[in-house]
Amino acid sequence: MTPPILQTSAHVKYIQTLDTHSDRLDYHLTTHLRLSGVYWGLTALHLLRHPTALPRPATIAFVLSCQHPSGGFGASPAHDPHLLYTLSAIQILATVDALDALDADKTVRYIAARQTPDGCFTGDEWGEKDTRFIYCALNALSLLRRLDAVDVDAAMAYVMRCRNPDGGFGMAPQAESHAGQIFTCLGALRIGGALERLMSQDQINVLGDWLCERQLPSGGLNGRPEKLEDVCYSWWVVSSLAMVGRVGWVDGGRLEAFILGCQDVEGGGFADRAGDVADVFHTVFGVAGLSLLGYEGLEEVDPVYCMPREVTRRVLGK
Ligand code: GRG
Repeated sequence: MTPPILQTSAHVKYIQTLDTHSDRLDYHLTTHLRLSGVYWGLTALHLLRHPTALPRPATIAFVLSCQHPSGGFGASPAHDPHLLYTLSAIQILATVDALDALDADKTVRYIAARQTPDGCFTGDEWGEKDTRFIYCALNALSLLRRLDAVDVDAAMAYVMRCRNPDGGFGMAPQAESHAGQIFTCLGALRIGGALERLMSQDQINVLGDWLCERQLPSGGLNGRPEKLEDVCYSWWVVSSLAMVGRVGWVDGGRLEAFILGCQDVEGGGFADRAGDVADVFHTVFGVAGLSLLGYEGLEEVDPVYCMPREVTRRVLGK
């Protein structure tokens, strides 16, 4: 069967109307994720070449309303600050070219205060430590051009302690390899400018093998052995391969067909697997995965930042 083509207008409408469902329970049950939800929707819209589909002033005002006096951002106004939402806030402002609206010094102080003596970062003041938060901190600080505020070498050394003999990386030293954590570790190494210095070509090849073994007979990818395929791994796995120049190691045609099969062709959006209910998280990673595979008509995505390449070029100057 021929896979469906990308239903761009249905996806744009799906994302545009997400904020009009305040009469629904799921809208309120996702308040604790809202700022990342805006980042996922906005990024998908930019990659779909509809960059002005959300109102810019209201988007900026919402982001700023989520800032806590400490400088960090919560997922919604008056929520506790966390590095996950602080990164989303900065990514949104960078994407809509409004970083000048941010009190950057205060935000940088919040992020830098999360680094622990071993080089890792905690997500918030309560202390959960994970390689995700190293990535969040370095991504955010690099967009603000303030990497100097933290100990990047210590962060790089911590990331390398999370590398496993199977070639992958986990959330902490000795933790199981997982494609999502591999994305964060490679992204951190790339932002820190240390990937080639700290990983040999042999190590990169072993990692590349582990990543392309994630492809299942359906064409979709899982995040670790013996698990189900999920559209979001089209991002975590393929962006990781892209960061080490090995996208061609997966069968792009079969993956593309799998991703397109997970669209809701009428209502818009992508689900984790065909036939499941669409959501904005799987929508951005489905669209971004297609962009990495070179799907026609999409903007190029930056595999390190999960933002339009044109935005990271403007903000980072490279
Ligand atoms: C800017 C793109 C971007 C990310 C910010 C939060 C973060 C940094 C990265 C998250 C990386 C990660 C751990 C992704 C995996 C997410 C996921 C689908 C987890 C599911 O884990 P399980 O154990 O699923 O429920 P599996 O598929 O292993 O059964």
